[in-house]
Amino acid sequence: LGSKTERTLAVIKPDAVIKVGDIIQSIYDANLTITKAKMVMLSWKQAADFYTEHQSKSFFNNLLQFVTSGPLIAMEVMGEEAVSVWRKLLGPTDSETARKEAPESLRARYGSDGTRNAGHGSDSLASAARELEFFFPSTAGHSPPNTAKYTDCT
Ligand code: DGI
Repeated sequence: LGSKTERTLAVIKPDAVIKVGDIIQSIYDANLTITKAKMVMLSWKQAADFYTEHQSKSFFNNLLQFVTSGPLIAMEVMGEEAVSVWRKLLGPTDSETARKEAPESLRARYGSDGTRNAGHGSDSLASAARELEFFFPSTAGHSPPNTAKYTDCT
């Protein structure tokens, strides 16, 4: 593995969960790998904590309404420049913009508008560390059996 190997948080939002197969294929086609994954429902409070940096924005309530409307699929995605590669796969934040500027992107293909936009990706290594800890908290001491390590599947 090269020196720019990174981990990022990739989330499939409720509107695109039905497209999970295509999205996973896109991740592997981009030479990234999935090292953790789970389907979760967020409470309103959990969503507000996750998106705390946006709490004063006009779209905050719509954003929380959307991301708590159904299950999400959260993944730890690893690979060369994973943070930027996954965000490039997603495309522009607004799916309508994505359809004009990046028609092959996941948001262009599977999202609807500025709120319902198919996915989330951490925007930096620091965000990735915080957001991965949010969805995949490290447990002190004990780790359960059957938790595959990345090195087990190379
Ligand atoms: O990192 P991104 O998800 O691309 O964008 P972000 O971190 O600026 O915003 C987080 C989410 O908040 C984004 O995926 C959708 C929503 N959002 C951001 N800007 C707008 C917005 N929703 C609406 N309706 N309008 C916006 O301008």
